[in-house]
Amino acid sequence: MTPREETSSATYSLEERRALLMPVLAKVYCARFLDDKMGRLVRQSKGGSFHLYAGGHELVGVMAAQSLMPGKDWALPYYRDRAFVVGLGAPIDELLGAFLARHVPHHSGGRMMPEHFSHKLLRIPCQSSCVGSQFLQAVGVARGIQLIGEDDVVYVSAGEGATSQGDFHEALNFSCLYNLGIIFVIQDNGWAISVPLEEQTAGGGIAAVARGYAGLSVFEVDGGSYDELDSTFSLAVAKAREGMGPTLIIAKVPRLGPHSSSDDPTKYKTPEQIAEEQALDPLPRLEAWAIAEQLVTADELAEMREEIRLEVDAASRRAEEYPFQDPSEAATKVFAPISSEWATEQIDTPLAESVVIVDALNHALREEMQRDTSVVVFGQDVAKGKGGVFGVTRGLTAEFGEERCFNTPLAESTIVALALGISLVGNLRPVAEVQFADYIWTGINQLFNELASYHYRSNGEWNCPVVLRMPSGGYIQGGPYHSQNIEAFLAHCPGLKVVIPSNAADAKRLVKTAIRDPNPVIILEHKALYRQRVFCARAEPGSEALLPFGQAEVVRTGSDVTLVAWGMMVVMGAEVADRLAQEGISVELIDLRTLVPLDEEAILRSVRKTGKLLIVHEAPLSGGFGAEIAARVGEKAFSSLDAPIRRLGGKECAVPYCKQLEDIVLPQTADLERELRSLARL
Ligand SMILES: Cc1ncc(C[n+]2csc(CCOP(=O)(O)OP(=O)(O)O)c2C)c(N)n1
Ligand SMILES: [Mg+2]
Repeated sequence: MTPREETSSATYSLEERRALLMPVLAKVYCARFLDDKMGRLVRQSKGGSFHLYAGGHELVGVMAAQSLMPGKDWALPYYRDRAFVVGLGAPIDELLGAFLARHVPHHSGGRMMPEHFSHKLLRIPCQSSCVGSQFLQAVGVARGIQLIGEDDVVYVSAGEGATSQGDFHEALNFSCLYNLGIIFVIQDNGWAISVPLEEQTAGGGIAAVARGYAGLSVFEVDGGSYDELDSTFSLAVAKAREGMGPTLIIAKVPRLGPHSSSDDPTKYKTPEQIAEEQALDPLPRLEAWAIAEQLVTADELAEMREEIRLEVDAASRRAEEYPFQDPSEAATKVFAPISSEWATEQIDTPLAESVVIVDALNHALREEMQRDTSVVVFGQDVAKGKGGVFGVTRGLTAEFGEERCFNTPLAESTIVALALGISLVGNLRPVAEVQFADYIWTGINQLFNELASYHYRSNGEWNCPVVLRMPSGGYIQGGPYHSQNIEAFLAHCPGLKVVIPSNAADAKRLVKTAIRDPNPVIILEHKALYRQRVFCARAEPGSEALLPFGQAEVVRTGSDVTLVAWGMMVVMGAEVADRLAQEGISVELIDLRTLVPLDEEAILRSVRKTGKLLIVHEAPLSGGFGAEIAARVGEKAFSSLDAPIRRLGGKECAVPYCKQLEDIVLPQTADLERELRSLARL
């Protein structure tokens, strides 16, 4: 179906209007009958047990889909937008198969609950269950499209309850700042499960607030009116396609059923309210209107209904033939495979100069941006003259322009979701800076619930080549909010790679590997090491040098005790190991370099040799990554141990500002020395 012209329906002949209407009617019927069918299937225990009713939302969804170019434009529809997905052309036997948790070609292969749409060919990125998280991802997609200079339109939908999420406002802000070609559609059914609009949104609606965002066109429409929807979507699509910026469409619709099969609306809606909503059903309204406009006869409608009901029945039978996903696949596709040329160590002659970590990082970014024009850098203060609060991105805007190194608003959820969305478009490789690891928490939903599991949730259909750089760590009198070490949280979240360089040569090579990795990679850069020379400055590796993940380094060989460390603790460990060597205590120091993937073999090999293990980290001991290592060594090398495994870590509190207090809370070289000495003597 070609996209609509920007002409109103009034300028079409009767025949042309009929030709436009018939597929809309067919899709609306199809969506309604799918609902009926799913309602019956859910009671038959054939795979799925959860049903989200879309009744009342059909016309707005179908009209939106009809206004787009399937396979060119992008769409992030929410769970109640089944009619949109049907309208766009998703095969209904796959939708029913996904409903029954079957292994269908798209949508997740049984990994997600129903109505979490994903279809790469239709450009529907993988949707999650987190209400409102799709807004900022859609903005990321739209920014990506803008960066590659295309005119694809982005559609994103949600209910009115979702507009209470901060992400909604961040999304409107960013899309207006960058004049993005995006259409936000709020399907306002007046209820978020049982909470009515008047308890949800100040002022009784989001339109007035949204009108404050400069550049945003805002429409409030009747989601049951064919003509209103037709003209509004035509305008919004034309505006987006021509690069004129974003539109918000708030479509009033009734929710005709319960929120889901687990909900009973009689507990919170009066019989009068239910009756009022039923009277707004868009389907009989559409039928009556079409007959009154002489676009179709009642007999034709009856025939169409019969035909589509049979189609849905047949699709349902086909859906039951889809197998369930093989249980042996349950924990696969967490990471996309990295290309073999970048999975092995690449050696390149080092340069004559030695560099500190901050410069090594800067050079890695520059070289990757020179090598690959798809690499884009963004974050707070990263662009123009500033180049990041630590100077890692200095000079990148001057060399590559404002499109390839740009500032974002002060909003971490925006930064993470932007990276996610951009990574889905073309071959773009976003490298985002989170100014301090301590501030990732306002973006953690986008990181943990969204980005990390994207590949898994889509059954391998989508992957997100995202690099997130985060300055982290203490010893700089940064206080509780500029000293955090968050590696254990990150390593606990499947789907993220976690990289922690301790010297300039590793930093450069690991960042270059990260940019070529098809998965989300977090680089934790220690602030206290950015300019440290004694241990961290190294001869700068050449531009072709790469260091694969999961390869620990034995920094000092030894025979008495194994010390496992990362980041700042490697630097302290090296100093202490040198000192203890003079006393005749031989420490083998292992720098893990990456926690995910973990070089478990390197640890076990060393422990089998020394028989003793100390793990040290800055983060508080409880629940720290040291516990993970201790458990693995206990399981796999217990018989090699000559003493209990020891851990040294930060105290169980935030990192205080005052130097005298900070020194107590964070591990010091004296603590390390004491622990190693006593362990060696056991
Ligand atoms: C972040 C988040 N909080 C809570 C939920 C649970 N939940 C799922 S749907 C929903 C109501 C959403 O209402 P609305 O956005 O108006 O959409 P509607 O269901 O009415 O179409 C809630 C609270 C969730 N999935 N995600
Ligand atoms: Mg709602």
